[in-house]
Amino acid sequence: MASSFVIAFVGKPSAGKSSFLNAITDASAKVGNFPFTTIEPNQGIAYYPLDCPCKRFGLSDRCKPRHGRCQQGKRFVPVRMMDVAGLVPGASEGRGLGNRFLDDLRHADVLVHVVDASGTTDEQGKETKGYDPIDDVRWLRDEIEEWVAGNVLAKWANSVRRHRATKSAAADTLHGLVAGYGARRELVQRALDRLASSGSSSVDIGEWDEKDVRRFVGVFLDLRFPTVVALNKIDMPDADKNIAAIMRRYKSVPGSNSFLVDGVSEQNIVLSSALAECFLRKLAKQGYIRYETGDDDFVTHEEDGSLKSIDDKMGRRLENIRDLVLFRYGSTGVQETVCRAVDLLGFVPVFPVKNLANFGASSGDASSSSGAAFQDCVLVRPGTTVREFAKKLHSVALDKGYAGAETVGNIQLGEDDVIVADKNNIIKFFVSG
Ligand SMILES: Nc1nc2c(ncn2[C@@H]2O[C@H](COP(=O)(O)OP(=O)(O)OP(=O)(O)O)[C@@H](O)[C@H]2O)c(=O)[nH]1
Ligand SMILES: [Mg+2]
Repeated sequence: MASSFVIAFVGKPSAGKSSFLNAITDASAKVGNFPFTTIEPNQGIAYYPLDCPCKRFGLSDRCKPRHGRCQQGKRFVPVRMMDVAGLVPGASEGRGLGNRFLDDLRHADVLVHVVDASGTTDEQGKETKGYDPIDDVRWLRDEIEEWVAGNVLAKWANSVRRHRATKSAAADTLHGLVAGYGARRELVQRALDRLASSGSSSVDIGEWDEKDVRRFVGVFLDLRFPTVVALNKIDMPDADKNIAAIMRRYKSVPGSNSFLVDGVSEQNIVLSSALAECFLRKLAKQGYIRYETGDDDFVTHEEDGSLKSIDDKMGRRLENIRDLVLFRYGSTGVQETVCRAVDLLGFVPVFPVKNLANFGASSGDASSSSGAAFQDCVLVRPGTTVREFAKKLHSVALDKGYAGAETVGNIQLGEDDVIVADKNNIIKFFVSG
């Protein structure tokens, strides 16, 4: 089973969203230094590294993932990436490719906002010099907020009337209004709890005015679309000073509450150069350098004679990347961006097996020590129960025949047990009928 959740790249035109997708997946999305190069969303698969249980059980030589790969106990789990059309100020009112872009977002579980930190493109994505990107994080968030708030407010009066008449729970009424954004009721309840704890809005939604609705939408978005900000184009001359200014704005104040500013916190900002990563990957593929995504340096033929020799021009470009990106920031930042995005959701890796003696995918001879182990790994949301996972894995039909589950040591699992990493996340299901 491939990953079922989606990381979406958002940002103004020419920020580098498609370059990012190309840098971390095998996609070949069109890249161009003019706005709206992308119209239809591009998709690709990136890999999230985690510790594979094959290492703990001494089975690394038999670990054969069906999707992704495993290298000496480091498992690379596939994650879906989507790159959508650029967003410009006024998009929520239909400017640019506005609403179409926003609709694509409904499928995303987490957002990576790619910001052009170099100051060489204005807010429309057009080439310029000395543009200050300090407000880019804010206006993009405002557009998304405006889009959702506009839709919710349009239905508000009717919903509140029905809410009063039926005496429904506040979470049910609000869920009805935001379910279209792929939100579960539980998430709406959490948003309400957060609002209540801040004491800024009445607990009776029948009393809410437009300001309260907007406040709710803000908290809802923080929960529904956790966001990593990638300050991109760090290889460019002005990036440094722009990055420093943006970091200052989002610096957490010690002792303050945990509410986000513009949907962002300092911990979720990553520095990146999608272009450097694309270039390094290309040269590694062609045999000029040895380099793996996430590395802090590369190897050339000078250190390893088996690599192809490079010409002066390529050499200069590589030296530039080494000086401006790798030495200065420790990596190109693209792998780190994927990791931060997945970590934001707190996903739990689950390894479904048919056989708890050899961790194989077939229920045959339990004592067999041959064949592949830990073939499947699925990332699930925190709080997922054993039964919910069974349903996700085997479709509803099998869910009816659910007859229990066990983990390592043949320990029985309850249907409502929450799956936790390194505790009960290697699971064998029993099916009746
Ligand atoms: N210097 C530098 N240029 C970059 C980087 N990432 C992207 N670019 C350049 O920025 C331009 C726009 O890149 P795209 O990836 O097409 O941008 P996009 O955000 O997908 O743009 P739209 O599809 O128009 O919304 C291209 O010329 C890229 O080569 C980077 O890290 N550094
Ligand atoms: Mg694009």
